[in-house]
Amino acid sequence: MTGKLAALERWVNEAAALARPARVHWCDGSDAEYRELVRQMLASGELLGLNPDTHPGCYLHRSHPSDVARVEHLTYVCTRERDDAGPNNHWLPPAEAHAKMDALFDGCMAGRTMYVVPYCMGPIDSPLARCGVELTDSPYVVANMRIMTRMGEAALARIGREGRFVKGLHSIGELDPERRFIMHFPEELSIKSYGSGYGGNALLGKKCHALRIASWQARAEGWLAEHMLIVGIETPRGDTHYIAAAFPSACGKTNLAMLIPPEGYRRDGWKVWTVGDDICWMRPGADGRLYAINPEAGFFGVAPGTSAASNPNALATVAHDAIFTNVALTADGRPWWDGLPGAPAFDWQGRPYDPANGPAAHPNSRFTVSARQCPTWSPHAEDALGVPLSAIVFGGRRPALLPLVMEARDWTHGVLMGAAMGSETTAAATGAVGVLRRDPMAMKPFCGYHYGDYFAHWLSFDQPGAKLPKVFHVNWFRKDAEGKYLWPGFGDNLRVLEWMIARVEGRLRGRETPVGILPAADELKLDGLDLPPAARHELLALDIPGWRAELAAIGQDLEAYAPRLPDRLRREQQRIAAALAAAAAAQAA
Ligand code: GTP
Ligand code: SPV
Ligand code: MN
Repeated sequence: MTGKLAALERWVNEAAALARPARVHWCDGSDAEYRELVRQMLASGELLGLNPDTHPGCYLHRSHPSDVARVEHLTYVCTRERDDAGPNNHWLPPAEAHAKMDALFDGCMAGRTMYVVPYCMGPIDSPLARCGVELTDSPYVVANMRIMTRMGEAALARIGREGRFVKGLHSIGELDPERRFIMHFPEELSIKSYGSGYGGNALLGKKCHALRIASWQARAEGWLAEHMLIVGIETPRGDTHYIAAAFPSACGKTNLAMLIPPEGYRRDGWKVWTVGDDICWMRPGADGRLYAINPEAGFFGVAPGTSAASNPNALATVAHDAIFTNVALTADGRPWWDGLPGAPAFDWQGRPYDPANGPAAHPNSRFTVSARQCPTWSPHAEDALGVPLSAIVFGGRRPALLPLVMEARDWTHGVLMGAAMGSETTAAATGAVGVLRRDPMAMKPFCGYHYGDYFAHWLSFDQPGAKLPKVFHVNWFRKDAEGKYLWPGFGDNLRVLEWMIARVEGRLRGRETPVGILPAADELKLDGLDLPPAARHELLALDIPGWRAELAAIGQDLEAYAPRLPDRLRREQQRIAAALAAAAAAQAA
């Protein structure tokens, strides 16, 4: 190899000299290569064939029982200066991190094949797309990367033209949780991941490259890499508004991206177009608007809860040619999880199903499937220049206080809304579930640099001539005193998006409050919904003492990022706290 690929070949040789695989295989991304990988994995037991009549081309992978989620406590950002990684990341000096990882990689691929996986994040012809190469000893990772990215020859050709790519070295190692680390070196555009085969730890194009490394590059180059879905909402008039929404892991991105409008909306002509379900790269276009691409080519979605009632689009998408990980199995070889008809015969570990062993499907069991199989895949999803955004939405699992929807009065307020996001933890990461934590912009596990610098970067898009999207905050997860959700969610979330679009188009006035603009009485269309009046009230009520406590907590939490916390954000927090104090005084008078 010559020219710009020489550097790639040198690095592959170095990695092979370290890990000492029996073979090196350069992936071309072809159908034949995929079929051969599947054949090998069926033979080794890494994949099980599913019922070919009901699920043609579908396979089940059961991971090591200790390896079922991202490991945030073992994930590091290794910058030369500790402060550049920020208090939001675990950190090691790069030399120490390399030494630690290289000791693990030493000889770790003995007897195995090292796959060279060239991939492109984003449409292959898009100026916003970026390439990488993952070296891995896991055929499961290769098969997933082929679905999730543009993998193979076209990506290699682009790397040959550009010369620049993100280097990712991965080994499943011994799958020992004590010998498991995910290390990022943003200054070197490189990643080293050892000891896990699970999605976000092992499919290096996804969270490691497209969020942690890309967020670092984006800051230097004037764009944003975010943990957001992208969805197009076509109104009965035929206009399509694109909306990007940041919800933490397992908080509803895939579901919102594939939303099916309620019956009456469908009749009226509303349509929903899926552009992306997890990651969004966006940058200002020549007209001042923000344009977004989905860097991924597939969905790595949460299986449990995906049902004919909640997300029929996702079910249709995974009906063929999908890989399922850690789901349960019916007696006739169909994948199973809560929400599907039938009953589990085997649990996610392959044991005969016994409720005493816990849920049949692992709570973080997933499907991997090509986005092109999605019935609502947008005809503009692969536009090289992306789609223009009308709105950015933040939201999380908040059982109390946060209303169903509110709008930021301007960009600065919107950035504060994102920075103040909180959510209950989920099974997508190892650790306790259901603990409320601050998760700014849903990027706590994924921001590749100091959150203070990140907030400043967000604020910097507010330039003369910029036509920025409106910013909203939503909460689908308010609960009543019995712990039941107050809002039906799923398809009915379109009612909230309709209000947002009316606000974007200047057709509704809203109701100004100290914390943002809420829907005025009757502005949200709730007809046809079986929603008790008390719930309607509760979902849009403003608890001033509760909000004053929340603002104080937000102020305190943001100070963790001092001295890099932008003063503009601090002043915005103070402005709202003061407005709430005034509202409390007025109420008391
Ligand atoms: P990651 O892939 O981990 O980033 O998750 P995600 O944000 O794409 O979450 P997803 O859409 O897969 O939803 C996760 C869980 O939340 C599923 O069990 C859904 O059924 C549930 N969920 C999604 N939307 C709603 C909603 O509007 N209301 C309620 N109550 N639950 C929802
Ligand atoms: C998430 O955890 O946010 C996911 C799944 O989307 S993973 O690929 O593991 O990051
Ligand atoms: Mn995610």
